[in-house]
Amino acid sequence: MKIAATLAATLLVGATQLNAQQPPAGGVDPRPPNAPTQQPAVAGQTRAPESKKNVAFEVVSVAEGLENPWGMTFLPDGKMLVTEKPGRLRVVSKDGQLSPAVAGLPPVDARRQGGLLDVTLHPRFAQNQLIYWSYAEPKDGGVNNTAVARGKFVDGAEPRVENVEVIYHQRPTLASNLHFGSRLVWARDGKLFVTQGDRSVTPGRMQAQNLDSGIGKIVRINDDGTIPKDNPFVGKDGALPEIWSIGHRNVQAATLNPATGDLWEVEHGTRGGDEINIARKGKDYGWPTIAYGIEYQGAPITGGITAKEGMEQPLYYWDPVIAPSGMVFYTGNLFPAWKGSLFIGGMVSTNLVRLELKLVPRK
Ligand SMILES: [Ca+2]
Repeated sequence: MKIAATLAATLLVGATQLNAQQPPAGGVDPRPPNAPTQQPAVAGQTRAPESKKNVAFEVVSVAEGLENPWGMTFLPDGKMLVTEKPGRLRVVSKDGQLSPAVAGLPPVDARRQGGLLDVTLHPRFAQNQLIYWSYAEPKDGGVNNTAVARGKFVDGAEPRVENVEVIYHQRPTLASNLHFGSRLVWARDGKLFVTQGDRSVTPGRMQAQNLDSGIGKIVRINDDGTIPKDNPFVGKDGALPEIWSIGHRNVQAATLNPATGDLWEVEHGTRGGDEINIARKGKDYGWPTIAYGIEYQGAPITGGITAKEGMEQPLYYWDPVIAPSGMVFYTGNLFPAWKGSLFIGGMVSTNLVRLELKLVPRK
């Protein structure tokens, strides 16, 4: 396996000073920005300086032969469940052996960015053996949507899931093979966050601000797929009650901050504009009205603006992008210098990004 480079940078979180800013320059990434005239809204919002900790580590390969692994989680016995994008769920033993595909999963739409995506255990898995997975759900006529299913996991020589129920379907469906989001994150209160995307195509993008659509939203559901009564738009005319936050482009990385219990996420920007947000109840993260970066074809995004009243600024953004895969806060003891750091996989940058967080009280 290729040795992964580790970038390290310092991130200021919660800083709200709106001082005059220097143009984005420096930082650990030597590539020029795609939108050189755009300015960060707060100090430290992009191009964080390098932080070297000189930690020695070795990259070891723990399993071979997986096809496009996308999501993984550990079972209590130390084995892993790993999704393969074409539609297979595998059990990986502690010595790296792959099981046959877990039987009983519904079909997926594996075109382009679709497929079998994330997998997670119910918080009380030890009692109920329930696992949850997200995927691109095929529908008649070539349309599809992000979906979440659950089932009782039965391990063995031929592992399977029983009593499978599809508990969530993003609505509406669209004809697109892109931007399914799909990260599954359990909150401390046992609710399940499902991240989603804007489906990339223009009719999807234009729904990211609309409360009557699940496109471009993070949603929050109960463990059986019903809707929590304290979701922000429950009872609002014309709004989907499952919505938690709006204005997201494509959220493929998300994790719970172990120190605060908040949902942190990284979403894909276009050319420039990958961004970290804390997805808070009922908030608007701006897409496509505000965005850093430029369109793939080079034009400004919407009006080319990066800030607007009532829309949340990202905590941090990358221009050029890393293309986030997954993210996690490091809480282990093996590398004390990394304690509390945020690690994010970069698919385009082909490295592992480490961000140090410096908590600054909000004014
Ligand atoms: Ca945003």
